[in-house]
Amino acid sequence: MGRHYLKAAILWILLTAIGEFLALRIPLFPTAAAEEARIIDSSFILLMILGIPVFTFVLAVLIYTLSTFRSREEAPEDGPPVHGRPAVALLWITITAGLAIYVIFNPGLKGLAELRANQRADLVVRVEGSRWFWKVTYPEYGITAREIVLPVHRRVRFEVTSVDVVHSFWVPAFRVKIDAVPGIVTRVFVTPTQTGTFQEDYHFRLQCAELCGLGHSMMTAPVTVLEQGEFDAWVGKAKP
Ligand SMILES: [Cu+2]
Repeated sequence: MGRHYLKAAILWILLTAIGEFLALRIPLFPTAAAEEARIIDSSFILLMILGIPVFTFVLAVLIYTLSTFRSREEAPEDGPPVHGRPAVALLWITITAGLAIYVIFNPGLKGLAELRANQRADLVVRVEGSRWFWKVTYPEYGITAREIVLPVHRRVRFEVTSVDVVHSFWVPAFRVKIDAVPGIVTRVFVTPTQTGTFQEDYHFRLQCAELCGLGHSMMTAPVTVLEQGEFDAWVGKAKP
């Protein structure tokens, strides 16, 4: 029996090494253009690093069992009954429950605090969803637009709502997402770290991420991040 455990364990370690190597080497993420994107991407990487050994453990046991204990008889009869091992079950539950509790705190609560604890903002942008377009307003400047234009390196608070059904505010390059719910205002913070436009990179777009009807997939608005001077010039032109 010990020999089987050893072989399965070697297979597990091998699969884990391959999995971790691929996860860390393959570029998985699109353009990350905000401080929040860094926090969210690092959470994603941590969850992957922790999840891969669990996944490969199941895979290793499955592969080893299927290939080693397969019957080679023409008409196999049922094998002897298998009895559980409480110690193994307890170990499995303890380790996976421990992992689950750990990720509630890190990256869960820790990440949420990093994204939301600081309510300070340099700029407020209101975004209102309706079937099937976004209305963007800048209360400070009295600007209404069908696009989002932001200055780089400034913390922006988006105040999001909807006039009809539930939509969802999502900008892939910033990673943040928040529901747009009729009757309430939800908030999300973004600090862009690089300039960019939708024309150069389609991850710079506001995309509805909650199925809201026929026009849902087209419910987008371009996002532009400018240097402060260029942003001020845009404000000057867009002001009524
Ligand atoms: Cu939608």
